[in-house]
Amino acid sequence: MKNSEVAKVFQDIADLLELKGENAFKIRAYQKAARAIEHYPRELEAMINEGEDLHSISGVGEAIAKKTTELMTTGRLGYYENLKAEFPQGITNLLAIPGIGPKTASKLSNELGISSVDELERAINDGRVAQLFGLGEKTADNILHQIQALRRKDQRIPIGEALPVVEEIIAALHTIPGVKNLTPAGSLRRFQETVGDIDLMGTADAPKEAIDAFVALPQVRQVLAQGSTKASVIVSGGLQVDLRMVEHDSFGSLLQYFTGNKQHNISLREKWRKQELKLSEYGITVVATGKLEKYATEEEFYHRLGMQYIPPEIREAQGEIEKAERGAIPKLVELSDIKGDLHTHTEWSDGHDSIEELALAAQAMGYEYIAITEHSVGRAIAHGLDVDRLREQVAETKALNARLSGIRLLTGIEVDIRADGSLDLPHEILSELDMVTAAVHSAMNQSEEKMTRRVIKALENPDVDMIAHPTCRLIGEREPVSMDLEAVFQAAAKYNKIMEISAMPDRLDLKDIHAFRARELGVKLAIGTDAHSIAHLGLMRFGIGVARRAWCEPQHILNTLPLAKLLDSLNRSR
Ligand code: DGT
Ligand code: CA
Ligand code: CA
Repeated sequence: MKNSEVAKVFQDIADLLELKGENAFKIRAYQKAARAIEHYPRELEAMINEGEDLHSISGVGEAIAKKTTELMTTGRLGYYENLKAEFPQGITNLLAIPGIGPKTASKLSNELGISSVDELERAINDGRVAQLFGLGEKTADNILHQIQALRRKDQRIPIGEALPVVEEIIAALHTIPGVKNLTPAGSLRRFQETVGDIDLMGTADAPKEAIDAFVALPQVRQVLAQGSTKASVIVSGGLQVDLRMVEHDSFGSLLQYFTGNKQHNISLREKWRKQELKLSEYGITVVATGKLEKYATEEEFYHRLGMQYIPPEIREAQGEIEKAERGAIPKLVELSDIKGDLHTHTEWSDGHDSIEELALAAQAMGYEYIAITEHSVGRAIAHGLDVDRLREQVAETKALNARLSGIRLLTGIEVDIRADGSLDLPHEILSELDMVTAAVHSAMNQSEEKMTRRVIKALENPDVDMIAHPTCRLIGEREPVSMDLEAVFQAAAKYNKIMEISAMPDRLDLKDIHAFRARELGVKLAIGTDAHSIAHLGLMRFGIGVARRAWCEPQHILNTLPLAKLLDSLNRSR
């Protein structure tokens, strides 16, 4: 059973306990456990199999650990089954709709026998919900809107698609006089790998004019709501964009409020309510005097609370608030720390541009180096290089190094890891290269045991420096391979090998929580774009987002090193 499935059971339990009117403390414990388990970087199932203690996980107490073990080992949880039996079937489906509380859910279930969102939608459409005692047209309509919004949210959009859309909108709105500070908030600003919708914040001398211009943009397909300071629209591609404009001096509090995540905000608010401060999107209200303090920047907002500024990517209610109070938030890696790209392809294999074009583009970006890592011969479909072609290519690369100044090309390869863990090219040629990256591209359906052994065998190979896109997932398209990542990370740490964070937005592999765990285990990480053209070099920022979500500092990311230190670290005979 996957962590996400266990988390869902505990979330359901929390909902049912709320319905039952149980005490808030108990409900909170289940909600907290659900979140902790969902975000935990290791599969609990593996931990149980290895006899490890689950309540070492923060947020998981003894009782929850016991329930998790029961669920994992028997496939069901007696407590949950009994609790569900007390309520009409499917009531948790209804509670998941925003705006439907316990009372309405019970009513819909008891009086109309509704147990799913689809049934509810039908009942609204044929007027049965509006006729229910105490509900009426307006509420029914509202629920329908919430259902539609929920459905849209279910189709989460990869960040690689969403960010360019919002940047186009920002560029268009910035042409309006008096408009400033346009910044995406929400999951996009936190660099989550997919987003439900886009929350865009900004300030204006005249907010209403900016809103009018926004809904009139050519990208807008449908206007869902429009007011004097905010509007919600659907843009081409089906993405929902919510824009909020305030006056310049309130921007910090607004941005903080709508960046979330929701739990980070709730934790922050709860904490300060006890100190008689009320936090809102308008600012901080001192309860005793009723005075509202506005904040133009988020830094000032957090400082007012005696905290360090918390970067958006780690506002996930995973301990960052306590750390910020102790001044213990590290300086996370930034795009400007990156000194080069360690994963690129040229027209020698399946890339579009020449080595020289790539080198000049990298130089223009201010990089010190770039590794050219073509596919190897086994990848016929990608024109992978055999020994002879690789020798030719290395000769060309070296000639370019002699001619170009200010950028160093590293000779390299992205060599296939064959099904048995051996490499697709011999030691003789691999040992001549500056850098060898190995990757799985075939036989992806191997059992977890085989795949784990296969990748560890590659890590044990002295010719290998790095494993590229370790889990091989394609977001929304291909599941990650089955592999014991914990064992792989331990091998990487032992042999001092690098694990890649692929910045390619449909990969983002390692993903945030796995990169987090690798870093904890002391594994070296590097961010590579897997560029197949010059334009792809610009994807580095997506990898930076993942690294920041993994709490990585520059020292954790190998390609923040200047050239000489990088070569030292690769430590190969050249
Ligand atoms: P998404 O859109 O599903 O990818 O995720 P978010 O995090 O962008 O969530 P969204 O769009 O519903 O709301 C944006 C942010 O606004 C969210 O991260 C935190 C804040 N927010 C939304 N609803 C609430 C709420 O009920 N209470 C608090 N404190 N903050 C909220
Ligand atoms: Ca959002
Ligand atoms: Ca939103």
